[in-house]
Amino acid sequence: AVTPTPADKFSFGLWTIGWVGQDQFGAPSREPLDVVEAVTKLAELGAYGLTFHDNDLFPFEATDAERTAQIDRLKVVLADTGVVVPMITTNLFSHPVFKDGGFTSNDRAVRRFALRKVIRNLDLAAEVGAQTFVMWGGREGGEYDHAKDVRSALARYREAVNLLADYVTDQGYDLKFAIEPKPNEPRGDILLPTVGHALAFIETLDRSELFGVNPEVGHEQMAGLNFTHAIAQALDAGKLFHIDLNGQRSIKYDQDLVFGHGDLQNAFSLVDLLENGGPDGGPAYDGPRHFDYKPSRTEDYAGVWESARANMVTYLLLKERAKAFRADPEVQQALADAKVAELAQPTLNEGESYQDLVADRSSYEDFDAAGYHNARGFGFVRLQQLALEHLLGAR
Ligand code: 3MF
Ligand code: MG
Ligand code: MG
Ligand code: MG
Repeated sequence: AVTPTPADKFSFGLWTIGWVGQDQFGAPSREPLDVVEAVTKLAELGAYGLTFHDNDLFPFEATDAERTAQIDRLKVVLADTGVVVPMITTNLFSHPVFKDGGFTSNDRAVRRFALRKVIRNLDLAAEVGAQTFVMWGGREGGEYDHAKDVRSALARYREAVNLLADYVTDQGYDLKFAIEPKPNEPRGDILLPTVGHALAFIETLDRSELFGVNPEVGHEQMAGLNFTHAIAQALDAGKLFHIDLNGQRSIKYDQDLVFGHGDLQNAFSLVDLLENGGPDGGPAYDGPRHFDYKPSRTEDYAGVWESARANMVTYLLLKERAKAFRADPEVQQALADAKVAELAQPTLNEGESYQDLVADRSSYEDFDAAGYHNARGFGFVRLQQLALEHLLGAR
C-alpha cells in the first residue's frame, strides 16, 4: 500500500528535485539535473507527473532553436516513460528584469514584457497538454509601503490575468489558472498573501470561472495559518484547482521540507480531508498530488531521490492511517459525541423562516443557557488523541 503508482497522481516540479542547493548564503551543493534524467527517475519511483517553469526547462536567454530542442527532448522522455505534464508555470521572478515584479512592476515596459512571456508559455502549456497553469507572483509585492501603490498594483494584476484568460479562451485552450498565494519571500510582502486574499481577488475577475487557487502547505503556515482550514475554504468555494504539498515548521523562512516533515498532525488532517472529505466519504479533490519541496542542501543525488520517495510514501502512509481512523468504531463514537456531523445539519428547519425562529420559545426564552455550564463536554481532546494514536500506528 505504500508503493507509489501513477494511479496515486503524484507529481513533482522540475525545480524541486532539480534544486541544486544554492541559497542566500551558499553556492550550489549539487550538479545540475537534466530533465531526461529527472523524468526517468520520477517514473521509476512511481510518480505520474512532471511540472515546470519555462526556465526550468530552458534558460531565459535560450534561442528559439535551443528552446525547441529542450521541449523535444522532454516530449521524447514523456512518451518513453508515460509521465504526463498536468501543470506548467512561468518564471517571472528569477531574472533581474522582474526585480519589482512582472504583472505589477512599477515599470510599464516590464509589465508588457511579462505578459508576452506568459502568453508564450500558455502556448507551451497547450502544446504539452497541461490542464492547469499556475501563477505564483513571488516578486509581485514590495518592501516599502510608499514605493508601491497597492490598489494600482491589484488593478494591474487584474488587467493582466483578465487578458490571459481572454487569450486562452480565444485560442480554445483547455486550461485553467491557479493562483498560488504566499505571504513573503522573496519580497518583504507579496500581493495576494493567503488563500483567502486570492479567493477574494478571483471574484473580481472577468472570467472568474477560469481561476482557482494552488495553495502550498508551507506558504499558509509561514503566515501562522492552518493549512487544512485553507484547503477546506478553497473546496467550499469550488476553487481547489491544484495543490503544493511540502513541510514547514512554524513561522520562519520558507523551508520546503518533505511533506510530513513539518507539522505532521496538520498533514494528517489534510490527507484525511483530501482523501475522505468528499461525498460519501470519498476523495474531496481529484487533481494531482503535487510536491513543491526542496531536497535539503546536505543531500547528494541519492538523497534527492530518497527525499522524492519520502514525499510519496508519507502521503500514502497518512492516507492509510486516515482510512483506519475513519473505520475505527471508537473514532466513530467520538465523532458522534463531538457532534461533528451535526454541524452539517442546517440551523433552521426546512421551510422555517426567521419569524418562525423568533416565535420558537425553545430556541431562546426556554433555552437553558445557564445549564450549559455543567452540560457534557464535546470530547474534542479525546477525538484528537484518537487521531494521534492512529497517526502513530498505535491503533
Ligand atoms: C515558491 C513557490 C514557487 C511556485 C512555483 C509554481 C518556485 O515558494 O512555491 O516555486 O510553487 O512558481 O508555480
Ligand atoms: Mg513555495
Ligand atoms: Mg515553500
Ligand atoms: Mg509552490
